[in-house]
Amino acid sequence: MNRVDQLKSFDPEIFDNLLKERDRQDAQINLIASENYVSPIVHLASMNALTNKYAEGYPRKRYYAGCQFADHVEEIAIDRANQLFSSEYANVQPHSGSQANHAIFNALLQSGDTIMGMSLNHGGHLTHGATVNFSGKDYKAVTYGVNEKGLIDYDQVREIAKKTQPKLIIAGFSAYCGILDWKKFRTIADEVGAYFLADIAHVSGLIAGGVYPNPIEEADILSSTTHKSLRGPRGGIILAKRNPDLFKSLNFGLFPGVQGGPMMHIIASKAVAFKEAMTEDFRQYQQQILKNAQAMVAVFLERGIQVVSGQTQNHLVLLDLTNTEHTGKAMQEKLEEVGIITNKNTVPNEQRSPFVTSGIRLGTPAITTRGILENEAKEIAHLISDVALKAYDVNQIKSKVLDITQSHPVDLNYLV
Ligand code: DSN
Repeated sequence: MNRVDQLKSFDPEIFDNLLKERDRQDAQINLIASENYVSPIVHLASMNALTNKYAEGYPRKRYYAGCQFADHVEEIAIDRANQLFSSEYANVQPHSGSQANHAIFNALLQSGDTIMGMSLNHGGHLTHGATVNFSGKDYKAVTYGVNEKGLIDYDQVREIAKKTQPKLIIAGFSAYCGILDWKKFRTIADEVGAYFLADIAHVSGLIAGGVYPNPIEEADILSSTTHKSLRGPRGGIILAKRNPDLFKSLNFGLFPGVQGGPMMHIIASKAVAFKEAMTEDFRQYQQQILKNAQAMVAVFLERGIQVVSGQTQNHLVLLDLTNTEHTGKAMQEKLEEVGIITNKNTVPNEQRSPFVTSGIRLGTPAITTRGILENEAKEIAHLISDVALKAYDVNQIKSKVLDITQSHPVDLNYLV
């Protein structure tokens, strides 16, 4: 019996759900801005013998014997991350972006210190000071937001920073369609004597592909996930260059501060993903992500659907449904019914709860991986507009979704 059959016969319940999930991913249009499909080789590289290895510590300074190959793998991953982002320090061990941020807080701050990040409601991340997260519980969090145009008002950021004197300023987002002005954040951080953390989780692929500015010269530290636009396995990284005095404490902040043993098998897969991200194909992929997002925005504007900030300069599009008959939650559900996967999202000056919201967040990394170009991106935007404007037949849209997905299958045959 081969291994797939062994798994199927030993654990049919799990096997069945895995197959169904694979088929769901193939059959639906995935517009979750933070998701992607890893390549088969990145996936393959995550399934290896290093899953059995404890390697607490860092290369050549481990707490276990037998780490020779784990060391090589981690050193290769570090070198590639540094090459990709022009950094001089890389920690490839964080299990996630949140763990990376936790380690950075741990390295730079004392509990009770003031930190400043973008408000969750305005597009920031949980770990940028949300009251329900360690960042808002263990630290005194102050937030900045976006103006009525949906853009960051740097004068407001400066004003809040001067008033509250944060020790750490965070720039980065989960839902923002613009280009962040890293230099302005640097200047403000200098004016108040704060560290500057650029959380590039959403745009790290775009940065690696050269279509979004790299903050490595401006920020003291960068954090990222590896699985969003960067298209690697799930995980996080910490990068730095500007401030070598921090390198040691960043390492210590993660291990032993926040994590124990690194997931060495995933670090191998991260290394392969970083190598992919250095290719010309990857650069073109990132350019296409941007073109697809902008093509979708053009359709929404033409159809009278409100787009937060009226444009996008990255992979994200935020629809404001306030003027439609849908809440974000209802729209997410209607779209799921026809096979288009999105997530409800708060919009600037949101009046509804985070469980209901007035917006929908869309992103193009996953559809672009499956080979969708502008014309089909526009077709998808028309389908979404039809749903938003209640001008549609469910079965008709479902069949158009299937036409699109069937002409762009994703290579997900890991299990068969
Ligand atoms: N949950 C991620 C997102 O969807 O943007 C951020 O960590």
